[in-house]
Amino acid sequence: MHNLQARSATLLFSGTSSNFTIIKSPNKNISGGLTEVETASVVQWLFQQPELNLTAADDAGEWDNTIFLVELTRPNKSDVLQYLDHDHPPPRRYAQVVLDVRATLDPYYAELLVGPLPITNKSTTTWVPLEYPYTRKTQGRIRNLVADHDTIYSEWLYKISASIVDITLDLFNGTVLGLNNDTIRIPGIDPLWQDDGRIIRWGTFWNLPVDDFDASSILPLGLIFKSDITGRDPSKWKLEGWLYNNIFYETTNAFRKAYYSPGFATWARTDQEGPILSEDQKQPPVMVAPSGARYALDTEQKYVTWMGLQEALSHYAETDPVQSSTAYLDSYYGFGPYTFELVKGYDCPIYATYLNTSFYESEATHTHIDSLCLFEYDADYPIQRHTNPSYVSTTKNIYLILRPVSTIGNYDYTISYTFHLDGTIGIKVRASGYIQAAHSAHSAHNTNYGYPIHSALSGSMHDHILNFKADFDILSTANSIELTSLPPSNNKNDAQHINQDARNAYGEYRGYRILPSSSSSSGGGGTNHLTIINSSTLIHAAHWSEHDIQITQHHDHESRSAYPYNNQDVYNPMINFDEYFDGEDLSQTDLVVWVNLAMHHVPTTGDLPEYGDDNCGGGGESRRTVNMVRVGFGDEDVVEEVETFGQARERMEVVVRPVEEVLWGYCSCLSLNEIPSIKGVSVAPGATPLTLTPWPAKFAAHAFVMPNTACLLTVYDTYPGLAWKDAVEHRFTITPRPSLAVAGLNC
Ligand SMILES: [Cu+2]
Repeated sequence: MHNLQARSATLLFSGTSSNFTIIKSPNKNISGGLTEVETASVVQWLFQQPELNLTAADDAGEWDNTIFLVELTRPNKSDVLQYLDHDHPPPRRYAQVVLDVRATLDPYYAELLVGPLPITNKSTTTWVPLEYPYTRKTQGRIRNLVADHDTIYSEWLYKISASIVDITLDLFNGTVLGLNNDTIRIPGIDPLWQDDGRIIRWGTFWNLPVDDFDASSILPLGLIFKSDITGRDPSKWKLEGWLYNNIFYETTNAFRKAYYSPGFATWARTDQEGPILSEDQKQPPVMVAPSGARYALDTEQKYVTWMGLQEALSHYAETDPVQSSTAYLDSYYGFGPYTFELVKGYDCPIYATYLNTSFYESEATHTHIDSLCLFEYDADYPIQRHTNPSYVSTTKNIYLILRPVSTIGNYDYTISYTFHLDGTIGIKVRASGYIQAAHSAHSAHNTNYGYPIHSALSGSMHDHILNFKADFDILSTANSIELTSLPPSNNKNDAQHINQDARNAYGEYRGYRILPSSSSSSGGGGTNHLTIINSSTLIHAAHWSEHDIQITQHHDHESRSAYPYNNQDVYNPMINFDEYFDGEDLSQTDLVVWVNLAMHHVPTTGDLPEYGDDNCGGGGESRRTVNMVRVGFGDEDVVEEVETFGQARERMEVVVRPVEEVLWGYCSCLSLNEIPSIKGVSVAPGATPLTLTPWPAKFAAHAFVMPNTACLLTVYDTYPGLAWKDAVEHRFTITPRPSLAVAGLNC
């Protein structure tokens, strides 16, 4: 008991857990990332290379070159296998560097390979363009379409909005001029339109939230304009027109004749709202770990940091040009910088192990404290159970979970990697946050792409697709894929990743089954079917999103399915996943499985203010619960408020008793109460045969709280404080009329 308290206290108050067993891993993690010292040495070396013409990030303007990213070049699998399986020395380490080259008329991102590391003898260190991992062969370079981000706002967007300030004041009682008292913002589409060599940006007016709730994406005002921002010279950019009330005006003057009322209020709060649900202020159940952590970690080697996520896509549909042109490829924004500290007791149990994550930005290594959690959990059902005439046996379904949460713009992705007793490895992604919705001025005449969900708001339908790489080797690198079809076919086959040279005791190939939509112990959910095929927005930038499962032969130069700046050149992206498919043989060779998790998101009123996962809205009625928390932190990142909305502040010692104390009371016997007579009793269809139950009405009434779904209810009366023997004596079986029992079979 004291141990448990001590562990919990450590977790609660220091935020760093140390209750796992500390081990030394047998091998060095050669994919574990650069150390801070290595990163610093690479940055210093880069600044000494005059041909790169670098400026420190803090001093740089739009016409300077900067270091965008420094990280470890993932070693080639071929080299890693030599190291792991054949005692070769570890592969030499190189840094992968991305430069943001803007001191030129045609700005671009440049990939460099720098090394070998460590940089001890500076004359042997070199940089070369990094091209081999990319299907695009342009010396590791891809253009940067947002090099003039600040100028686009100061010299273009704010000037355009200033030219109609009388209209924004009249329509929205607001302005967007780049000033502190702006009430509106002007986000644009992503990717930008890139057809015929022109760069087109649709800009949309969104109200800024009036409080701390980050709700811009559900506050569109229905005013949209089109700009041609090709090139770096603002004097050559062109305003191509306004879209307002579903009418396109080619000039600002033509648009001035329009009128529209926004009709928005402050309904985007995520705090507790409405009458509190009965009993809800009591603390809900919590999990405890009586023996502490049951795993061992080598935190030094960071064995858990690289888990296969390639890209996350949110592809929208709508009649308006902003929503219909929106297809976020989230690695462009980055996952690491937005993987913030987890909320203990909400994102993960209090008893979890919390680990830090790091990322590079502006000549510094930044660390998010406690941003990755690791814990065991008990599923709410056993992994095995059976009753036979002489015993019942059942096995707990305990699984290990690794979980980060990344907040990218309006979305929070909770990604759970789960490891199960039967060997299953699962990935579950949950999305929550604010949807990005459309002003119904543009969708009122066409509900094909979303339902009206608020005044003047249409919930644009969209798909979320996340791609993961699974490079398993089944007992060697020589593997195959076996398909099992289950007619009548729905054009879906079960796929097994197998080794045809390795059979089990029954002559079958050994391997893993791949279940993109699993209802196994890894949990349900997953792909229904993918709809992002032939995207006119993404062109060639995300062909990985078109099938549930895709299998390629392993090649060191095909290390990823996506590239963070693919959105900068959708016709000629750095990685075009389609080019990985060239008819190569997939039998008994080294295979890579690329799997997609996907969800169709058809927003309903329950998605406001925020949506949740599994068709279980994070908004609407769910705002009535008090089982939520809002941790307020100011500009100094110091906690100023922990708002728990009136939840009971229970403080109790948990007594964990040996399970035997309960199970000696198990009784497989049948408690029979014969029905005295059914003569003369008439029960109308759907009515409850209360008269047939000879037990006290109190229990009978309780049993029929759901009269039409009560097939055969066994009520266990559990008096608080009574031991198991009493409980058995108070066990009842309510037997409905036979005809009703049959009618209720499909309950
Ligand atoms: Cu969504």
